[in-house]
Amino acid sequence: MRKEILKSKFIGSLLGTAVGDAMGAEYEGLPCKINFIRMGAGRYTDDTQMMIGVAESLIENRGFNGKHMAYTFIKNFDPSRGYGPGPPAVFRWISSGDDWDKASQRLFGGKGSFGNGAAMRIAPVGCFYYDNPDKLREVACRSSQITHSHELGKRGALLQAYAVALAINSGPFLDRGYFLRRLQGFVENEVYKKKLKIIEDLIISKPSKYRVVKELGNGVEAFNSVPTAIYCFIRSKSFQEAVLYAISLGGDTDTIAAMTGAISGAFYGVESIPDEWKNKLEDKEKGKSYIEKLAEELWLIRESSS
Ligand code: AR6
Ligand code: MG
Repeated sequence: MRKEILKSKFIGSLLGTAVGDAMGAEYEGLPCKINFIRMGAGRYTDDTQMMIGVAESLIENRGFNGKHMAYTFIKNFDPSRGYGPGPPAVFRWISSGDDWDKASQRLFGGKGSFGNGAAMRIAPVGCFYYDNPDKLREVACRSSQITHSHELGKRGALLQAYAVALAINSGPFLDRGYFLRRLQGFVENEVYKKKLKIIEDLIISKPSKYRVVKELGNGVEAFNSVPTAIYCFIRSKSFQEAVLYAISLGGDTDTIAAMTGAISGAFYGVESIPDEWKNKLEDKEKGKSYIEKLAEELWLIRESSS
Protein backbone atom coordinates (compact mmCIF):
# COMPACT_ATOMS: atom_id res chain seq x y z
CA MET A 1 0.00 0.00 0.00
CA ARG A 2 1.26 3.48 -0.82
CA LYS A 3 2.47 5.49 2.19
CA GLU A 4 0.06 8.35 1.54
CA ILE A 5 -2.92 6.01 1.45
CA LEU A 6 -2.00 4.47 4.79
CA LYS A 7 -1.62 7.92 6.32
CA SER A 8 -5.01 8.99 5.01
CA LYS A 9 -6.58 5.87 6.50
CA PHE A 10 -5.04 6.50 9.94
CA ILE A 11 -6.29 10.10 9.93
CA GLY A 12 -9.64 8.97 8.53
CA SER A 13 -10.16 6.51 11.36
CA LEU A 14 -9.35 8.92 14.18
CA LEU A 15 -11.13 11.89 12.67
CA GLY A 16 -13.98 9.60 11.61
CA THR A 17 -14.46 8.66 15.26
CA ALA A 18 -14.65 12.33 16.29
CA VAL A 19 -16.95 13.43 13.47
CA GLY A 20 -19.35 10.51 14.00
CA ASP A 21 -19.32 11.11 17.76
CA ALA A 22 -20.01 14.85 17.51
CA MET A 23 -22.80 14.40 14.96
CA GLY A 24 -24.36 11.46 16.75
CA ALA A 25 -24.28 13.27 20.10
CA GLU A 26 -27.11 15.53 19.00
CA TYR A 27 -29.43 12.55 18.62
CA GLU A 28 -28.48 10.30 21.56
CA GLY A 29 -31.39 8.43 23.12
CA LEU A 30 -33.90 9.19 20.38
CA PRO A 31 -35.97 6.28 19.09
CA CYS A 32 -35.05 4.47 15.91
CA LYS A 33 -36.06 6.00 12.54
CA ILE A 34 -34.73 9.52 12.73
CA ASN A 35 -35.57 11.12 9.39
CA PHE A 36 -33.70 14.40 9.46
CA ILE A 37 -30.05 14.73 10.47
CA ARG A 38 -28.26 18.05 10.69
CA MET A 39 -25.01 18.05 8.71
CA GLY A 40 -21.96 18.36 10.94
CA ALA A 41 -21.64 19.21 14.61
CA GLY A 42 -18.98 20.69 16.82
CA ARG A 43 -18.57 19.27 20.24
CA TYR A 44 -17.33 15.74 20.71
CA THR A 45 -18.05 13.57 23.78
CA ASP A 46 -16.30 11.03 26.03
CA ASP A 47 -15.85 8.67 23.05
CA THR A 48 -13.40 11.03 21.37
CA GLN A 49 -11.84 12.28 24.58
CA MET A 50 -10.88 8.70 25.48
CA MET A 51 -9.81 7.87 21.91
CA ILE A 52 -7.43 10.84 22.16
CA GLY A 53 -6.05 9.38 25.42
CA VAL A 54 -5.43 6.00 23.78
CA ALA A 55 -3.55 7.66 20.90
CA GLU A 56 -1.51 9.95 23.17
CA SER A 57 -0.40 7.05 25.34
CA LEU A 58 0.47 4.75 22.41
CA ILE A 59 2.55 7.57 20.91
CA GLU A 60 4.34 8.53 24.10
CA ASN A 61 5.28 4.94 24.87
CA ARG A 62 5.66 3.81 21.26
CA GLY A 63 3.29 1.01 22.24
CA PHE A 64 1.05 -0.03 25.13
CA ASN A 65 1.69 0.97 28.73
CA GLY A 66 -1.38 0.27 30.86
CA LYS A 67 -0.56 2.45 33.82
CA HIS A 68 0.35 5.36 31.58
CA MET A 69 -2.84 4.99 29.54
CA ALA A 70 -4.98 4.88 32.69
CA TYR A 71 -3.39 8.07 34.02
CA THR A 72 -3.77 9.71 30.59
CA PHE A 73 -7.52 9.01 30.76
CA ILE A 74 -7.58 10.50 34.25
CA LYS A 75 -5.63 13.59 33.18
CA ASN A 76 -7.95 14.20 30.20
CA PHE A 77 -11.20 13.46 32.08
CA ASP A 78 -13.76 16.22 31.65
CA PRO A 79 -17.12 15.23 33.22
CA SER A 80 -18.99 17.58 30.89
CA ARG A 81 -18.18 15.24 27.97
CA GLY A 82 -20.92 12.83 29.03
CA TYR A 83 -19.21 9.74 30.43
CA GLY A 84 -21.10 6.58 31.40
CA PRO A 85 -21.11 5.90 35.17
CA GLY A 86 -18.35 3.26 35.05
CA PRO A 87 -15.18 5.08 33.94
CA PRO A 88 -15.33 8.01 36.40
CA ALA A 89 -15.64 5.53 39.30
CA VAL A 90 -12.64 3.60 38.00
CA PHE A 91 -10.66 6.85 37.69
CA ARG A 92 -11.37 7.62 41.34
CA TRP A 93 -10.29 4.16 42.47
CA ILE A 94 -7.06 4.25 40.46
CA SER A 95 -6.32 7.77 41.73
CA SER A 96 -6.68 6.50 45.30
CA GLY A 97 -4.29 3.61 44.81
CA ASP A 98 -5.96 0.70 42.99
CA ASP A 99 -3.88 -0.96 40.26
CA TRP A 100 -4.73 0.18 36.70
CA ASP A 101 -5.78 -3.33 35.69
CA LYS A 102 -7.72 -4.23 38.85
CA ALA A 103 -9.94 -1.23 39.58
CA SER A 104 -12.44 -1.91 36.77
CA GLN A 105 -13.24 -5.35 38.20
CA ARG A 106 -15.10 -3.67 41.05
CA LEU A 107 -17.80 -2.32 38.73
CA PHE A 108 -21.31 -3.78 38.50
CA GLY A 109 -21.12 -5.98 41.57
CA GLY A 110 -17.72 -7.37 40.66
CA LYS A 111 -18.73 -8.41 37.13
CA GLY A 112 -17.03 -5.52 35.36
CA SER A 113 -18.54 -3.37 32.60
CA PHE A 114 -19.78 -4.65 29.24
CA GLY A 115 -20.58 -1.11 28.07
CA ASN A 116 -19.24 0.02 24.69
CA GLY A 117 -16.77 2.44 26.32
CA ALA A 118 -13.69 0.36 25.51
CA ALA A 119 -14.75 -0.20 21.89
CA MET A 120 -15.65 3.42 21.17
CA ARG A 121 -12.07 4.60 21.86
CA ILE A 122 -10.17 1.74 20.18
CA ALA A 123 -9.46 3.20 16.69
CA PRO A 124 -5.80 4.08 17.46
CA VAL A 125 -5.15 0.44 18.49
CA GLY A 126 -6.71 -0.84 15.25
CA CYS A 127 -4.51 1.57 13.27
CA PHE A 128 -1.27 1.08 15.16
CA TYR A 129 -1.45 -2.74 14.99
CA TYR A 130 -3.20 -2.99 11.61
CA ASP A 131 -0.66 -5.53 10.36
CA ASN A 132 -0.15 -7.50 13.57
CA PRO A 133 -3.30 -9.36 14.69
CA ASP A 134 -1.65 -11.00 17.69
CA LYS A 135 -0.45 -7.72 19.12
CA LEU A 136 -3.78 -6.11 18.26
CA ARG A 137 -5.59 -8.80 20.23
CA GLU A 138 -3.33 -8.32 23.23
CA VAL A 139 -3.44 -4.52 23.30
CA ALA A 140 -7.17 -4.27 22.56
CA CYS A 141 -7.91 -6.50 25.56
CA ARG A 142 -5.41 -4.91 27.93
CA SER A 143 -6.43 -1.36 27.05
CA SER A 144 -10.07 -2.33 27.64
CA GLN A 145 -9.21 -3.81 31.01
CA ILE A 146 -8.51 -0.30 32.35
CA THR A 147 -12.25 0.43 32.47
CA HIS A 148 -14.08 -2.58 30.97
CA SER A 149 -13.10 -5.93 32.46
CA HIS A 150 -16.24 -7.90 31.54
CA GLU A 151 -15.48 -10.45 28.82
CA LEU A 152 -18.19 -8.98 26.55
CA GLY A 153 -16.82 -5.45 26.99
CA LYS A 154 -13.33 -6.57 26.05
CA ARG A 155 -14.40 -8.82 23.17
CA GLY A 156 -16.47 -5.98 21.75
CA ALA A 157 -13.46 -3.68 21.78
CA LEU A 158 -11.36 -6.39 20.15
CA LEU A 159 -13.92 -6.91 17.39
CA GLN A 160 -14.07 -3.16 16.74
CA ALA A 161 -10.25 -2.91 16.69
CA TYR A 162 -10.02 -5.78 14.22
CA ALA A 163 -12.70 -4.23 11.99
CA VAL A 164 -10.63 -1.01 11.88
CA ALA A 165 -7.48 -2.99 11.05
CA LEU A 166 -9.26 -4.95 8.30
CA ALA A 167 -10.62 -1.70 6.87
CA ILE A 168 -7.10 -0.32 6.76
CA ASN A 169 -5.86 -3.41 4.99
CA SER A 170 -8.64 -3.52 2.41
CA GLY A 171 -9.87 -1.33 -0.39
CA PRO A 172 -10.59 0.47 -2.56
CA PHE A 173 -13.53 -1.86 -3.24
CA LEU A 174 -15.34 -3.52 -0.39
CA ASP A 175 -15.81 -7.27 -0.62
CA ARG A 176 -18.52 -7.63 2.00
CA GLY A 177 -18.42 -11.42 2.12
CA TYR A 178 -14.65 -11.45 2.58
CA PHE A 179 -14.75 -8.74 5.24
CA LEU A 180 -17.34 -10.68 7.25
CA ARG A 181 -15.53 -13.99 6.86
CA ARG A 182 -12.33 -12.44 8.19
CA LEU A 183 -14.20 -11.05 11.21
CA GLN A 184 -15.85 -14.41 11.80
CA GLY A 185 -12.49 -16.14 11.63
CA PHE A 186 -11.06 -13.79 14.23
CA VAL A 187 -13.89 -13.73 16.78
CA GLU A 188 -14.02 -16.47 19.41
CA ASN A 189 -16.92 -15.36 21.55
CA GLU A 190 -20.33 -16.96 20.88
CA VAL A 191 -22.35 -13.78 21.47
CA TYR A 192 -20.38 -11.92 18.82
CA LYS A 193 -20.28 -14.91 16.46
CA LYS A 194 -24.08 -14.94 16.50
CA LYS A 195 -24.27 -11.21 15.81
CA LEU A 196 -21.91 -11.56 12.84
CA LYS A 197 -24.15 -14.32 11.47
CA ILE A 198 -27.11 -11.94 11.77
CA ILE A 199 -25.15 -9.30 9.79
CA GLU A 200 -24.59 -11.90 7.06
CA ASP A 201 -28.37 -12.44 6.84
CA LEU A 202 -29.14 -8.72 6.97
CA ILE A 203 -26.87 -7.69 4.11
CA ILE A 204 -28.69 -9.93 1.67
CA SER A 205 -32.19 -8.93 2.77
CA LYS A 206 -32.50 -5.09 2.70
CA PRO A 207 -34.09 -5.00 6.15
CA SER A 208 -36.11 -2.20 7.75
CA LYS A 209 -34.35 -0.08 10.39
CA TYR A 210 -36.74 -1.53 12.92
CA ARG A 211 -35.52 -5.04 12.14
CA VAL A 212 -31.85 -3.98 12.26
CA VAL A 213 -32.32 -2.48 15.73
CA LYS A 214 -34.34 -5.47 16.93
CA GLU A 215 -31.75 -7.99 15.80
CA LEU A 216 -28.44 -6.14 16.29
CA GLY A 217 -29.39 -3.57 18.97
CA ASN A 218 -28.63 0.14 19.36
CA GLY A 219 -27.80 0.28 23.09
CA VAL A 220 -24.81 1.16 25.26
CA GLU A 221 -23.82 -2.49 25.71
CA ALA A 222 -20.84 -3.47 23.53
CA PHE A 223 -22.72 -6.45 22.07
CA ASN A 224 -25.67 -4.18 21.18
CA SER A 225 -23.57 -1.59 19.37
CA VAL A 226 -20.25 -2.87 17.97
CA PRO A 227 -21.92 -5.34 15.54
CA THR A 228 -24.41 -2.59 14.64
CA ALA A 229 -21.55 -0.24 13.71
CA ILE A 230 -19.93 -2.97 11.62
CA TYR A 231 -23.22 -3.49 9.83
CA CYS A 232 -23.61 0.27 9.19
CA PHE A 233 -20.19 0.28 7.52
CA ILE A 234 -20.69 -2.90 5.52
CA ARG A 235 -24.10 -2.00 4.10
CA SER A 236 -23.05 1.47 2.92
CA LYS A 237 -21.07 2.78 -0.04
CA SER A 238 -19.46 5.86 1.51
CA PHE A 239 -18.37 7.40 4.81
CA GLN A 240 -21.30 9.79 4.69
CA GLU A 241 -23.90 7.13 4.00
CA ALA A 242 -22.57 4.86 6.77
CA VAL A 243 -22.51 7.54 9.48
CA LEU A 244 -25.92 8.98 8.57
CA TYR A 245 -27.41 5.51 8.61
CA ALA A 246 -25.83 4.79 12.03
CA ILE A 247 -27.40 7.93 13.49
CA SER A 248 -30.74 7.16 11.89
CA LEU A 249 -30.98 3.94 13.94
CA GLY A 250 -31.36 5.97 17.15
CA GLY A 251 -30.32 4.78 20.63
CA ASP A 252 -26.63 5.29 21.52
CA THR A 253 -26.13 7.38 18.38
CA ASP A 254 -22.87 9.12 19.34
CA THR A 255 -21.03 5.90 20.04
CA ILE A 256 -22.50 3.86 17.18
CA ALA A 257 -21.71 6.71 14.77
CA ALA A 258 -18.22 7.10 16.29
CA MET A 259 -17.46 3.40 15.77
CA THR A 260 -19.00 3.42 12.27
CA GLY A 261 -16.89 6.51 11.52
CA ALA A 262 -13.73 4.78 12.79
CA ILE A 263 -14.18 1.79 10.45
CA SER A 264 -15.43 3.84 7.50
CA GLY A 265 -12.65 6.43 7.84
CA ALA A 266 -10.10 3.61 7.96
CA PHE A 267 -11.55 2.14 4.79
CA TYR A 268 -12.27 5.22 2.66
CA GLY A 269 -9.56 7.55 4.04
CA VAL A 270 -9.83 11.08 5.42
CA GLU A 271 -10.76 12.60 2.03
CA SER A 272 -14.06 10.72 2.23
CA ILE A 273 -15.24 12.70 5.26
CA PRO A 274 -17.33 15.62 3.96
CA ASP A 275 -15.48 18.95 4.41
CA GLU A 276 -18.59 20.47 5.94
CA TRP A 277 -18.50 17.83 8.70
CA LYS A 278 -14.75 18.13 9.30
CA ASN A 279 -14.90 21.92 9.44
CA LYS A 280 -17.67 21.98 12.02
CA LEU A 281 -15.70 19.83 14.46
CA GLU A 282 -14.30 21.80 17.42
CA ASP A 283 -10.74 22.87 16.81
CA LYS A 284 -9.60 24.48 20.01
CA GLU A 285 -7.45 22.59 22.49
CA LYS A 286 -7.35 18.90 21.47
CA GLY A 287 -9.77 19.38 18.61
CA LYS A 288 -9.68 18.57 14.90
CA SER A 289 -6.07 19.63 14.15
CA TYR A 290 -4.79 17.89 17.25
CA ILE A 291 -6.54 14.63 16.33
CA GLU A 292 -5.07 14.82 12.82
CA LYS A 293 -1.64 15.35 14.35
CA LEU A 294 -2.05 12.33 16.64
CA ALA A 295 -3.02 10.14 13.68
CA GLU A 296 -0.03 11.38 11.74
CA GLU A 297 2.31 10.64 14.63
CA LEU A 298 0.92 7.10 14.98
CA TRP A 299 1.51 6.65 11.27
CA LEU A 300 5.05 8.07 11.46
CA ILE A 301 6.00 5.66 14.25
CA ARG A 302 4.72 2.78 12.14
CA GLU A 303 6.52 4.06 9.05
CA SER A 304 9.82 4.40 10.90
CA SER A 305 9.60 0.90 12.38
CA SER A 306 8.66 -0.94 9.19
N1 AR6 B 1 -24.27 -5.28 34.21
C1 AR6 B 1 -25.34 -4.50 33.93
N2 AR6 B 1 -25.26 -3.38 33.19
C2 AR6 B 1 -24.07 -3.06 32.68
C3 AR6 B 1 -22.91 -3.84 32.93
C4 AR6 B 1 -23.05 -5.02 33.73
N3 AR6 B 1 -22.01 -5.83 34.01
N4 AR6 B 1 -21.88 -3.27 32.31
C5 AR6 B 1 -22.35 -2.17 31.68
N5 AR6 B 1 -23.67 -2.03 31.90
P1 AR6 B 1 -20.26 2.08 31.61
P2 AR6 B 1 -19.20 3.15 29.12
C6 AR6 B 1 -24.56 -0.95 31.38
O1 AR6 B 1 -20.86 2.82 32.74
O2 AR6 B 1 -19.26 1.77 28.56
C7 AR6 B 1 -21.57 7.19 27.27
O3 AR6 B 1 -22.69 7.95 26.90
C8 AR6 B 1 -24.96 0.01 32.49
O4 AR6 B 1 -26.26 0.48 32.23
O5 AR6 B 1 -19.09 1.20 31.87
O6 AR6 B 1 -17.91 3.84 29.11
C9 AR6 B 1 -20.73 6.86 26.06
O7 AR6 B 1 -20.73 7.84 25.09
C10 AR6 B 1 -23.95 1.15 32.31
O8 AR6 B 1 -24.39 2.37 32.81
O9 AR6 B 1 -19.83 3.21 30.56
C11 AR6 B 1 -21.35 5.60 25.57
O10 AR6 B 1 -22.47 5.87 24.82
C12 AR6 B 1 -23.79 1.18 30.80
O11 AR6 B 1 -23.87 -0.19 30.41
C13 AR6 B 1 -21.78 4.90 26.81
O12 AR6 B 1 -21.99 5.94 27.78
C14 AR6 B 1 -22.49 1.82 30.30
O13 AR6 B 1 -21.38 1.22 30.87
C15 AR6 B 1 -20.76 3.88 27.23
O14 AR6 B 1 -20.21 4.12 28.40
MG1 MG C 1 -20.39 9.66 24.20
